[in-house]
Parts: sequence; C-alpha cells; structure tokens
Amino acid sequence: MKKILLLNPPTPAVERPSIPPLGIAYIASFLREKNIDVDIVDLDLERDKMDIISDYVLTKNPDVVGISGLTIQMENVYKIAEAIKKASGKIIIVAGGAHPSSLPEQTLKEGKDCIDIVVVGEGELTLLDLARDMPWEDIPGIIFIKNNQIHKNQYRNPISDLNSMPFPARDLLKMERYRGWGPMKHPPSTHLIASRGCPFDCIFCSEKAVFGRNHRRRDPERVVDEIEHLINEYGVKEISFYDDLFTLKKDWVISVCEKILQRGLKIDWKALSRVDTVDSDMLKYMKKSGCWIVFYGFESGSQNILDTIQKKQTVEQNVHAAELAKKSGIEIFGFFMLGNAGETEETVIQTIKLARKIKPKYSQFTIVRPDPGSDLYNSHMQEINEKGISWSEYYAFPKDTSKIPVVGTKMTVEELLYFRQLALKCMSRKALLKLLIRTVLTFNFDQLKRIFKIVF
Ligand code: B12
Ligand code: SF4
Repeated sequence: MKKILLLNPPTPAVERPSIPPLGIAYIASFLREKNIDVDIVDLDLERDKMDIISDYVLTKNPDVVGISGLTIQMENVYKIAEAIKKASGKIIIVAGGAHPSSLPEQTLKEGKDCIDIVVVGEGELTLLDLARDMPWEDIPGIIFIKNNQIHKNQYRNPISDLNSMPFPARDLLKMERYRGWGPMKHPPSTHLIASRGCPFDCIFCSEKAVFGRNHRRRDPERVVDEIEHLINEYGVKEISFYDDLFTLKKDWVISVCEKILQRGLKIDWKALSRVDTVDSDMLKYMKKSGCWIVFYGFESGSQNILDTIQKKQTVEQNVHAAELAKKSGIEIFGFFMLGNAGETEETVIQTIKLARKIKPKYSQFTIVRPDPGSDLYNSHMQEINEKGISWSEYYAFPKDTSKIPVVGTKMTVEELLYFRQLALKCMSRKALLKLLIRTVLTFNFDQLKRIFKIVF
C-alpha cells in the first residue's frame, strides 16, 4: 500500500481561495475508507508553504504526491512537481483534475519528466488502484511515460453509483478559512456536489472532460444527510450546489427539497441551473426549501449565437425561465457571454437588451475563453497556441487584457471589453444615467446610438 499526499496548488488570479478543493477531498475520503494513508494540503490557502514545498513534502514522507490542476493553476503544478522530483526521485508524481484531464499528453510533456502519471477524469478509483500497487499498465484512466514513451491506457468510465462515495474529507481541510463564493445571504456558506455530469454539449464547456455526459445523481437522502452534516459539524447556514447541472431531473430536485423540509432544516441554498430544465412546480419546491437564488446560463440574446454554441435553448426560454423564477420568489444570477463565434456588435446589443429585460439581481458578462477540454478549444487550438498565452493568465479577467484568447469572431478584445463595460453600466439605472450624460457632453454619437438601441 502506498502513502498518498494530495495537493491543491495556488491559483494565480485570486488572493485567497473561496471554496474548498472538493475534488481532492473526495479522493481522500474514498482512499481513507479503504485504509489508505492519505493527507491533503491546500497550498492555495497556505501559500507560504510553496517556497518550502519539497522540504515539507519530505517530512510527510509520501510514496505518491497527487497534484490537482485547473488550467490557471498549471504553472504551479509544474513548479511543485519539479521541486519535489528534485528533492526525491522516488516519489511518484500524479497530476489530475480539469486541465490534465483535458490535455493529458501535453501535461506529461510540459511536466518535463517530473510528472509520472496523468489521471484522466474522476480520481477516486484510479488513485485507489495506484495506492494498491497495481501495475501501471493495468490501471484504466491514466497515461504515463515509460522508457521515453507515452503509454495511454484505456478510458475509465465515470463512477456509476455516487452513493458508494463517502462525503468529502473536509476534516482534512481548514474549512473555517474558506469564505464562500458569490452572493451570500447567510454566511458561513460552503458548496456541495449532489450530482455529476451533464448531458448537454455546449461548445464552450469543458465539464465533460472530467465528469462525462452521463448525469449521475446521489440519493436525495444522502444529499440531505450531507447538508445536515455541514450544519452540525461546520455551522454552515448556506449551501451552493455547484453540480454541473443541478436541475436536470424534476422528481429528484423535488425529492431533495422535500427531504430538506421534512427534516426541518433551516438552510439557504443556491444552485446552477439551465433555463430549459425548470418549471414553476420545481421552483416552488426549491423556494419553499430555502433556495433563494438560481444561476442561469442565459449566454446570449441572439438565437443565432445560441444555436452556434449548441446551447440548445431559445431566447424565449431565457425570458420564460427568468419570469418563472421571479414569480416563485427566487432571485437570478445571470451569466452572459460576449465574443462567441459569429458575434457582432448587433448580437452583443441583443444580449445586453436581453439582460436588461430579464433584470437579474446579479449579472456576469464574460468574454468567451476557449477552455481546454471544450470543443471550442479543440477547433481553434492552433490559433490559441500561436497567441502564446501562459496558463497562469488563462482565466476570465487577466490583468493583461491582450491575453484574452478571442476566437471565431471578427470583434476585437478591445471592442468586447468596451461592450462589457457598457453592458455593466446599462444594468444599473444610476450608472446608465451618468453614462448618458457623459456621452452627450462628449458628443460621442456612436455610443449614443448604441445606448438608444439597447434601451429602446
Ligand atoms: C466551484 C467552482 C468554482 C469556485 C471555486 C473553485 C475552487 N477553487 O474550487 C469558483 C466559483 C471560485 C470558481 C472559480 C473559477 N473556476 Co471554477 N468551478 C467550480 C465547479 C463548478 C465545481 C468545482 C468542484 O468542487 N467540483 C467537484 C469535484 C469533485 O470535482 P473536481 O474538482 O473536478 O475533482 C475530480 C476530478 O477532477 C479529479 N481530480 C481533481 N483533482 C485531482 C488531483 C489528482 C491528483 C487526481 C488523480 C485527480 C483529481 O478527481 C476528482 C474527483 O472525482 C467546477 C465545475 C465542476 N463541475 O467541477 C468549475 C471549474 C473547475 N471552474 C473552472 C474555471 C475555468 C474557473 C475559473 C478559472 C473561472 C475564471 N474566473 O476564469 C476560476 C478560477 C479561480 C479558482 N480556482 O478559484 C473550470 C475549469 C476548467 C479548466 N480547464 O481549468 C471548471 C471545470 C468549470 C468549467 N468547465 O468551466 N470555480
Ligand atoms: S454549459 Fe452547462 S449545460 Fe452546457 S454542457 Fe456545460 S454544464 Fe452542461
């Protein structure tokens, strides 16, 4: 049996992580249940350990170090792997998570002999095989280098019965130091994953690289057990369901709501949703059991763009789902995208008009970024590589905005950034009035025309 240490590297763009790394916490609890010696360090929280990472790891004496990586964390993944490999060539270094799952071979190559194995997809079963000394050739879901050759093993299917998984090992994390993300009604707040996978195939989305397209749901009883555990152990007052798609199956959602109500749990909660998966019945139960806000990916006000990105929803459904939520007394967090393939000034204006019509309590206008693992990335890989953007700048709002990898539209980064600002201002009456006055005073007629198109 091997001793395992799991690490979450620092995220360059954020000062402090808001949410515990549940991926490695899931792996840890699963391994622990099988009597494997396992520990976790969230270096995103303990950044001072980065400088002494190799010494620190040696004191823990693991046989295997598993490092988790979102795209934005990859340079830190490589730094950690290199430091540890230099300190001890004996330690097996494994990379897993969203980015290595999306670009496994490239991760091995960029790891320059310091990363021994890349795990593709869910890590629980694969790391168990490794911890139990199974020959690498026989472990599904990994790729590795041996004798200077890359070996790609067969794909490992996602876990079919999520109920067989213990709750994530939050006890190995400093839970009190994560503040939660996004709008919060009642801190302390934390997140929970009740289902995995999403059957849709939006071209900009990379979720399928880890969890696949089969929507697997935990038993509502187990989900609510975990909520109760979070209330009792951590004093949590608010839960975020950050599943890929929480509202796919109506009966299941209602069953979760009913169980929250039956147990008399006083908890505020929120969930990621899709506009074509909700109805008034479902939303009514959600509201009654404590849901105060839903996150909808409205994405665009142009049907052409929605079709191009294979969102498989209509502008009318966007409006209807927003009305339903509001009628049920649930607030809306709206995600809108600017810079999709085929985007023009006209379609951007349609999106801002839609956002104004819907009036979400919170809205986010993101400039589209082709994430590794998405079809958008795959179809523009060469163009993206030519831009030479480092992984640490590969996120929605990099400091150097010229590093935003816009693809598939004739609109420039500058234009998209301009419209993003315009959109944000158009969402607030006060900001819009100020902008109008400034636009008139500076005789900016082009902008005046745009504002009129958006407002009327
Ligand atoms: C909650 C969340 C957030 C939170 C907190 C992020 C965090 N640090 O945990 C917030 C809202 C702050 C956030 C921000 C961002 N996020 Co986010 N987020 C999520 C979300 C919805 C859930 C994460 C989660 O808990 N998953 C549940 C666990 C169980 O899954 P998992 O972590 O993938 O772990 C499994 C496997 O990946 C694997 N695994 C993971 N680590 C390891 C390690 C080893 C060694 C092994 C073997 C296996 C392994 O095994 C795990 C169990 O099966 C995911 C989508 C998703 N469904 O995962 C997106 C997601 C992770 N986010 C994403 C992105 C892009 C971002 C941002 C960069 C967005 C931006 N602003 O540009 C920022 C980054 C800032 C940051 N890192 O904090 C992408 C990542 C894509 C990529 N290639 O990197 C995802 C996948 C969503 C998407 N498809 O767009 N995010
Ligand atoms: S964007 Fe949402 S609906 Fe589309 S594939 Fe990704 S998780 Fe599924």
